[in-house]
Amino acid sequence: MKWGFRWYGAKDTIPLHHFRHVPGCDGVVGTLLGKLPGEVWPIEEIQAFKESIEKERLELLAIESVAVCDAIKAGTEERNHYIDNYIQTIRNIGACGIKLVVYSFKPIFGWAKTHLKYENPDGTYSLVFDQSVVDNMQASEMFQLIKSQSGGFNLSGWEEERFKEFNNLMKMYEGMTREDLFNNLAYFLKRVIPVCEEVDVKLGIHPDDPPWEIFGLPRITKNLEDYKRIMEIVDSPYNGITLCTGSVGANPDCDVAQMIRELGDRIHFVHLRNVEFLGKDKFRECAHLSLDGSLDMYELMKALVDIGFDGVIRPDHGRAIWDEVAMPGYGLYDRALGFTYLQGLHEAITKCKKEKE
Ligand SMILES: [Mn+2]
Repeated sequence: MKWGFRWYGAKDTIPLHHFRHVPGCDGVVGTLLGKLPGEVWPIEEIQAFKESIEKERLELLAIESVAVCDAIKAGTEERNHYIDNYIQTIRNIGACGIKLVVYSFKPIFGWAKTHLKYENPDGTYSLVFDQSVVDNMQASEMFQLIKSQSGGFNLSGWEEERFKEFNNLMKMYEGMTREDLFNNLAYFLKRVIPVCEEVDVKLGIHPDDPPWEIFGLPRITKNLEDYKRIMEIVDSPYNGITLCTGSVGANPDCDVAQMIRELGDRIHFVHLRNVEFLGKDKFRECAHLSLDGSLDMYELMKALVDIGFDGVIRPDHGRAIWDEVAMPGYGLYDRALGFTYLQGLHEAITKCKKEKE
């Protein structure tokens, strides 16, 4: 198992060596910033990115993410051209010795929250999603809402260029059903996975956040049932999963530990995040500890140990604490607290299991 953090590249407020100072940290996951979905990533740029991390005595544990462009997700006539580009990017990533790529297959809204700086009773700040806010606005207003709370940071998936294209994007997905979207994912995977097998790069699809449909757009990575179906499209270990506990776990009906046990070795990457249910379709991203939220993090870690999870693992979003100025969800302080807590759980569970054997 490799432990790391998400890092937003040279523009991140957190210098790489700060991650190295966290005990047990093997490396970071990151992406080439500024690449538009659909572009081919040149080998030299991937290699330079990797070396910039290795120079700081850390590993590049995965590419999170290579975005899938809308032509592929919407299944337009140009999709073959863009799938060819995606395949070339996978080949180039493989040529640099990187073994894991995260992607998602969500129309327009990769992730959505309604509050990026929700004040908790203890004076810390969290990200919150409240469906009742979304129900009272237009999809196009989401960009302004996110931008107004972003603290001046450019948030991935909420780029200005995408906002300008918003009406065209909505048109692209007009009338699209869940089944249409699933078929477009199947078309994509059937072409890409054989290449992943050839160059030894595993894919891990990230779930929907929140794990239900908003603004009438279809979603197909919400729960165990969805994931089982996706795994069957191409029955290969290279067609894998990024299990994000705070995404799927925001649905109180989702048994995340059970999901881990059933999906087993198809999980290549785990984002550990806790959420607190605040009411119907409303949740807060809390501290990682079980006592702060609704998920039992001990049970989740136990499930991971039981399946012999051997992929990449990282703490997910943290709260904003100690007056840290950082991208919403991606400050170092609370993520480092979470990292250390999760490592403690892992050590205790692993040793306990050995003693029993
Ligand atoms: Mn995640």
